[in-house]
Amino acid sequence: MSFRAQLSKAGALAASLLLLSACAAEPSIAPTGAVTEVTVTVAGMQYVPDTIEVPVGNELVITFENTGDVVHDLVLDNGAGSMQVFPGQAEVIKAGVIGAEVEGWCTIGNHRAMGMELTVIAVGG
Ligand SMILES: [Cu+2]
Repeated sequence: MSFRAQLSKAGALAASLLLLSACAAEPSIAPTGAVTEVTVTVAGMQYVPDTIEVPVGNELVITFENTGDVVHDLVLDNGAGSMQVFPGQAEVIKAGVIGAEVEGWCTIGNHRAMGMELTVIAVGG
């Protein structure tokens, strides 16, 4: 193999490696850098609001205020969530960059079955 052929082979390998790493590093959603802040409260066995609209790529920060009269939490299926929040207490949940629909619910007792569910809708996806 000539030096030139070896050089071009190495170049092709480097190019394909670059391509691979570029693909791996590219996030599935482009973060907008903007933050959507929402306060969620509790009424009976419901989150208020129980639907949150977030522009695709925005970071979502939820202030979860337990305005109910028993302990609740709010966990999301993207891995974010609060600890147990007592009545009159609040916790800020950093829910990350939203790229698709996310479901949320209360893990205490049978609260989810009683209606403590919430949906984060990614708008413009
Ligand atoms: Cu609850």
